[in-house]
Amino acid sequence: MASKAFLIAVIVATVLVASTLATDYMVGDNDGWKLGVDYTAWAKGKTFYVGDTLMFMYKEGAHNVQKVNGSDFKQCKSTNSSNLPLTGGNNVIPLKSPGKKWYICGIGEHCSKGMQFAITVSVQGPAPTPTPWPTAPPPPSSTAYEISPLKSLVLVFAVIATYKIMIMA
Ligand SMILES: [Cu+2]
Repeated sequence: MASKAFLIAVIVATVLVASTLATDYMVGDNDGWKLGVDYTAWAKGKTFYVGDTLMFMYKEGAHNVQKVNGSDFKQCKSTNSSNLPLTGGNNVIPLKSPGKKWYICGIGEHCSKGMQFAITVSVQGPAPTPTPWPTAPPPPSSTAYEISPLKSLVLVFAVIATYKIMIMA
């Protein structure tokens, strides 16, 4: 009885941990979102999962972020006039669904000059292993791979609650 409850608690904990270990990707890493960076190279080799986020950091007004479809991506423009670009210099995009996603900068010729990349978002994969930063040590402002204290607390309570319910059942 108790061992079964423990097993369920472990399963619940595993699922919760997996869901809280989403990765925040700083697009372009320390370079941010700007001209002169190879974003195709940045995205290459990364595995994106539903629940991860893309963070675009740039000088406000200098760039924007536009999510486009595959054919617009090839032409470096958005043909959908209701698809407004994100602006403001700090855009966080949660990856909510699996599939291929395309992002460009909609200002001037920035897209054709390299401010564009495509990613494929997968459904929950294997246990995430933090990938080391490609060059320098992590910047002090890095928030990737952290579990917030609040999430940890929620996790602990969820496990305890599950365990108690199973014992009473
Ligand atoms: Cu731009």
